Amino acid sequence: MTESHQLDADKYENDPELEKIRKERNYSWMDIITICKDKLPNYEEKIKMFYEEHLHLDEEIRYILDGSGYFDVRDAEDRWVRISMEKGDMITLPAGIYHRFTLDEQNYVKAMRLFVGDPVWTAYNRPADHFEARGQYVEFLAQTAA
Ligand code: KMT
Ligand code: NI
Repeated sequence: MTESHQLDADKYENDPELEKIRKERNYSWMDIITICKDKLPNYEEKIKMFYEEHLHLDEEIRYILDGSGYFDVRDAEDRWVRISMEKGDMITLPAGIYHRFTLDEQNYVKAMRLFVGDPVWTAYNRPADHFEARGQYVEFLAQTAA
């Protein structure tokens, strides 16, 4: 469903393991986002958007460099599964999966965002079942359950 990796976040600027993943997965694009009240413009609004249940038409790849937070994803029975993300954790959410993100009590995360080609950040709040990416993901879930 989701895929994850453990890396050494202290050497993200020069890490052969990270480079290997990026090459294999074609994660050509990247930036670093810091989510905390003083550093992120429109913090309140963005935090709210991140925590709305949504999907994307592409993979969402995040690598936690510092701080922590939670990704909640829907399982095959449409129940929330909370994934605790800490320094060194990388996660790939497939296109079409319903999910949301929230900070924890630390109220701080620094994360690398990776993307296959030019990034598209558009989030489609639920319900967004008519997209092909959603149909493909549902199909994939059905096959893994069988
Ligand atoms: C997202 O898309 O949910 C974000 O960029 C915020 C989380 S980054 C750990
Ligand atoms: Ni998202």
